[in-house]
Amino acid sequence: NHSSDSRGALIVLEGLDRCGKTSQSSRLLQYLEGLGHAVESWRFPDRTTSVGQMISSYLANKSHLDDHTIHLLFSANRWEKRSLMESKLKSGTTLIIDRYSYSGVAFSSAKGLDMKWCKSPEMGLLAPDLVLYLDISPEKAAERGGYGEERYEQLEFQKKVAQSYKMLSDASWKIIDATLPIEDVEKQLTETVLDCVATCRKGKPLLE
Ligand code: DGP
Ligand code: NA
Ligand code: NA
Repeated sequence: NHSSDSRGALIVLEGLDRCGKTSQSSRLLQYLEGLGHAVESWRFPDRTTSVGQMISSYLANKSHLDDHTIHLLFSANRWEKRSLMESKLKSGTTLIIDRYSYSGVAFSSAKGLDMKWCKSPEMGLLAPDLVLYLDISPEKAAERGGYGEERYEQLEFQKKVAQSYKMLSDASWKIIDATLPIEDVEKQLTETVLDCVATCRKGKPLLE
C-alpha cells in the first residue's frame, strides 16, 4: 500500500566491462529484498528479445553491423522495455539496472561516433534516480581474470570507453571505488540506495 505518487526507484549501475556491476546488482537485490522492498534486477542489453538476440550475435562477433545501426538497436532494446519499466516503477517496484543509456553513449562514442548523435535516441527514456558508477582503471579491469571473447572486451577500446564515461559523468553520479573488496564496495552502495528508495517512496517525480 502506498499513496498514488509513491513509486519504486530507478537505480542504474554503470562502468567498464569487469568492473563488478553484475555482482553488485545481485547483492543490492538481495539486500533490498531482505529489507522487504519490492525490487527487481534488470540488465541491458536484454538479450532475450528479438532485438536483444541481434545485439548478442553482434557482441559475439557472429554478425557485423554498421556502428550507427548497432547503436540504434541497443537504444531500441531499452525502448522496448520502457513501458514495462514505467509500470513497474509506478506500482512501487524498485529496479536495479545493470547498464543503461550511459553505456549506449559511452561505448558508441568510444568508436568515434558523435556524442550528441549518440544521445538523441535515448531522449524520452526514463531518467534514473541514481547512477552508481563503479570506477576501475581499464588496466585493473583487464587483470580481473581476463576478458571474455566479446567484441568490446579489449584494453585499448575500454580506455576509450573510460574517457567517454568521464565526459558523461555529472554531479548526480555516485562514483564508487570498484577496486575495493566486494563487501566494501557494497557498503558504499547501500546507504545511497536506501536514501534514493526512500525519496522515491515519498513521491519524487518520475522524469524522462
Ligand atoms: P554486458 O552484458 O553488460 O557485458 O554488456 C555487453 C557489452 O555491450 C559490454 O561490452 C557493454 C556493451 N554495451 C552495453 N550497452 C551498450 C549500448 O547501449 N551500446 C553499445 N554500443 N554497447 C553497449
Ligand atoms: Na561484458
Ligand atoms: Na549489459
